[in-house]
Amino acid sequence: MAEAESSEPPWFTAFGKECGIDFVHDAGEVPGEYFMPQVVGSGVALFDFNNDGLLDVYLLQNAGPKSQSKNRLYQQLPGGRFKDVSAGSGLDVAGFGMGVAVGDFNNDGYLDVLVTEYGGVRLFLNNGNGTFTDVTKEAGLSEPGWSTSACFFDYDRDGWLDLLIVKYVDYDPSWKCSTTNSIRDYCSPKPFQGTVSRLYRNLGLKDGTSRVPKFKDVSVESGIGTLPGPGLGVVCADFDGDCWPANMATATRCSPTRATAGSATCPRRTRRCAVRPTSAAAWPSATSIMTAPLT
Ligand SMILES: [Ca+2]
Ligand SMILES: [Ca+2]
Ligand SMILES: [Ca+2]
Repeated sequence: MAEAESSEPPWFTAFGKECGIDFVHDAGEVPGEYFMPQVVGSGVALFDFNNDGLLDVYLLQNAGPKSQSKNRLYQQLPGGRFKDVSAGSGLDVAGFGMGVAVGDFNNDGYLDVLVTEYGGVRLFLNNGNGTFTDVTKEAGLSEPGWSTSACFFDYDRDGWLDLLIVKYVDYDPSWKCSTTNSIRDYCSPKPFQGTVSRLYRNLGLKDGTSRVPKFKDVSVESGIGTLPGPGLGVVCADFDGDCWPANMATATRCSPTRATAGSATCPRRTRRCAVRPTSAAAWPSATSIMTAPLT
């Protein structure tokens, strides 16, 4: 029986450089000053940025904003090869990259990109011509601290994708950590206070004079901002099948929080971590999938 199983072809085949993806992740000088974000990032997004029906790849770097290692965008070509189209795309930025969320937040038919970083977030508008524009300030987003994951989803079903940003801990780089043998080491999250996730409502485009909707911080009134904790990942989906897409679970210490968008409040409920959707359709669409940092 074991022999028969071993003769089967593998389900997956590793490929990278041969298809044109030559990305090498850079976490900066390691261990250096044992800077904790170095051991947390970075994420990746698979999305079709140019609407040709082929999934493209966006990979994050984690060596800091002063690094020469910049995030890379690879366009998939017919035949399964990829072309590095980073230069001039606007997505070729450097930072302590953590995660990526993808969604068409301005409803123009092109997928836009949100990058979470240690030190902030960046919202990139897809111009539809292979370039992206950083519209973080224009959209009203200001998110200092350590943002890890995010997802776009329409929690109030008004037709405009809203935004949930998960935060990690209130990290102090001057804090020195050691192993039990007094050997210098990277800190765990335990010495630091957890921070609250942030929910932003997309106010939409009302007058047609702008192509960038503004986001309003509704973290407190929604209840999202009442539950601090070291968040690393998030999934947005209609887990209970009531047609409200905002029943969400944030992966913080194995105690997901549940938000009910219909009432725009977040009851303090917890579920076991093994949350399963009621059907395949309950999973988020390709335009709202987030990516957690690879740890
Ligand atoms: Ca594509
Ligand atoms: Ca768009
Ligand atoms: Ca909305």
